[in-house]
Amino acid sequence: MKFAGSLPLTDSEKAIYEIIGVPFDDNATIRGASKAPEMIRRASQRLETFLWHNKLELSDLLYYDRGDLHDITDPDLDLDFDAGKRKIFIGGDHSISYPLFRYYFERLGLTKVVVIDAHADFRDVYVGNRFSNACVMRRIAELAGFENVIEIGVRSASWEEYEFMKKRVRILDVDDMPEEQELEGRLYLSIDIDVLDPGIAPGVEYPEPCGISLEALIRLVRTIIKRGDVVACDIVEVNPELDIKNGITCLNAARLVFEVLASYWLKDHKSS
Ligand SMILES: [Mn+2]
Repeated sequence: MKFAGSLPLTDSEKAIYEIIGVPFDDNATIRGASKAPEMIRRASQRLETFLWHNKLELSDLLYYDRGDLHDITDPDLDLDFDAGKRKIFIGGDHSISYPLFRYYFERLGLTKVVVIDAHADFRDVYVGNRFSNACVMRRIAELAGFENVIEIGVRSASWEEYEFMKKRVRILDVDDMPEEQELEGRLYLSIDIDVLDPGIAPGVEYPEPCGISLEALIRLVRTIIKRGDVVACDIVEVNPELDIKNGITCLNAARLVFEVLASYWLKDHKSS
């Protein structure tokens, strides 16, 4: 099944944006996020592809769902894609951001990362695993340089994580929209769904109380894409096995994919 509104294979050359699933959860302590790409695609079928508030029909935006990527931990990962087409990767646990960012960093010269997450993910090692989803931003910062990381929406970290990161990386509240000069250059945007309040996104490995609304997250994502040049974005940590029966976490993630597509399109097509 393709994501709702995707071009069919026969028209895939026309796509200006691409969606890629990454069904990987080996670095999570509670498995299940590997089911997210399929379940978010299914949830997308339950939403109208007409975005009412933007008056945009998504199927007019020309995007193609390329299916799933299975060799994410391969050190010689070759994504074999047109880097000029903005991407949305659907995880997977948060650890997928590291090999994806590394690919963009090493092959395409991308240096800056913006992460929206309830957690700092700045541990050096977690349960004996340096590539755990709880260490992902630390690994990315070590690669890209700490000054190239902006963390937004964090509300949970250990004291040690906070002490380590507070003078090294830029930490913003969800209400502090990053300015254009902070977003200079091409960006990788990583969105951990657990930044949302667990009341509206219960299907996550580490739910954290006092989260934000989907509307606030959409506003933030829209602003970042408008002010910066986001060439790739991931949406991670949806765990369908921990979701409630009506699949609200998957549904909200599908809606977020719609909003990223719409934001890409408005950025590329609206005269400023
Ligand atoms: Mn998180």
